Amino acid sequence: MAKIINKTKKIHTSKEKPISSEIKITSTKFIKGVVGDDSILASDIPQIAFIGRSNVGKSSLINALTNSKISRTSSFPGRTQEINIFLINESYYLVDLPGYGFARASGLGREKIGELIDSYLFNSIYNQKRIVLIIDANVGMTERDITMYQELVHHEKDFIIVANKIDKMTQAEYHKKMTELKKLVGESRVIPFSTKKRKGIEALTDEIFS
Ligand SMILES: Nc1nc2c(ncn2[C@@H]2O[C@H](COP(=O)(O)OP(=O)(O)OP(=O)(O)O)[C@@H](O)[C@H]2O)c(=O)[nH]1
Ligand SMILES: [Mg+2]
Repeated sequence: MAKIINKTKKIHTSKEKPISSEIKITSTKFIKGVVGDDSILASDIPQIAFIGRSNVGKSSLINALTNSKISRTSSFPGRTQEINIFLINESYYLVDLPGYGFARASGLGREKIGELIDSYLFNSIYNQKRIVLIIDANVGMTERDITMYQELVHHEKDFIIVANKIDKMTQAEYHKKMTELKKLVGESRVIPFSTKKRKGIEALTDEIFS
């Protein structure tokens, strides 16, 4: 696959980039779950959206960032079926999206979920301040992840990649997988992460609020 450079990546000088997180999340509120268009998505409050394969840990990551249990998680894929919106510090929306790529017998089917995600991210007037594309560090980029990555680049979205579940790997596997990942995503920023071991939280917090 051809290497794609994320042109929207921001370059920070050491002066601009805080060494440690200056933002602390002090309040988190669930606002609502929406399926499709909703005026809340057009509000002026900046949105940070979390996207990735079903079961990759999007909801867990929102809980880790906010140090809460506000977003429902599950060991079964397909838990999140709506676009769930959380207000943090009374000033940002964290947007927890359903996962892509999982065929489920009940609830919204895979196609409908795909349409819901695409219409929010790409076919609407809605604008995200930042998108966090979460992949499973152990599995690497699946075809669906690569398609999503290419769409984000194509639509010139401001995004970063989080490689979650690094706690499940040995050091050797970690280095191998991270090298493979960097080859695929060029200069896009990748943050190694574990919601379980609470690794990468500060780096991600700095990145999404910068
Ligand atoms: N080992 C490990 N497990 C994790 C990590 N993050 C999440 N998980 C587990 O992965 C499973 C799925 O987590 P969720 O946060 O519900 O995943 P999701 O991406 O929101 O899934 P959907 O809502 O179905 O799209 C749960 O069993 C979590 O405990 C991690 O960093 N390490
Ligand atoms: Mg979820």
